Amino acid sequence: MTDPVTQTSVEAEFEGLEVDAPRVGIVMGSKSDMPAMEAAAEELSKRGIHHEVRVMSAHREPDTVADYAKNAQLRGLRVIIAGAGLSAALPGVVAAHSDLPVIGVPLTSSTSVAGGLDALLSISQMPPGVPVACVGVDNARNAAVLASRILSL
Ligand code: RP5
Repeated sequence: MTDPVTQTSVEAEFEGLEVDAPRVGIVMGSKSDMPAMEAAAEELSKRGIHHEVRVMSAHREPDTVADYAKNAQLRGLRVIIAGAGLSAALPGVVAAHSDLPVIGVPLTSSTSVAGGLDALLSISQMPPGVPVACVGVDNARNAAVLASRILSL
């Protein structure tokens, strides 16, 4: 027998969600990150996973990032892939405002230190209790593969 309370909450969760609503959000700190991050979108497309792509900087547009992360789950997103270079705060800030799994992609940029080590450490060295999964430098494709595996759990 269906529990009326549970049934109601499930219906409420999906009410208004389109069937083809994006399940993965791909965000990045700058338009200059797009060439590297396109690999994630391509991999998700190949796998038939609906996704959306947004550019928003944790440092330059902090309110936009906070709003996006806070509303992501309600909008139907299940995983967020966040790519950034330099002092790469974006994945961590998204994880601070959302309980969704966040996969960070450390990126190289024209002024990277040590080939992207700056972004790699910024993304992987999150404080206890606020996890961000971290793929290799410029390896956005792996972030999409991991997102796909998370969605299939
Ligand atoms: C980071 O700074 C971005 O993610 C990008 O990788 C890097 C450089 O940004 P732009 O100066 O190209 O906008 O926040």
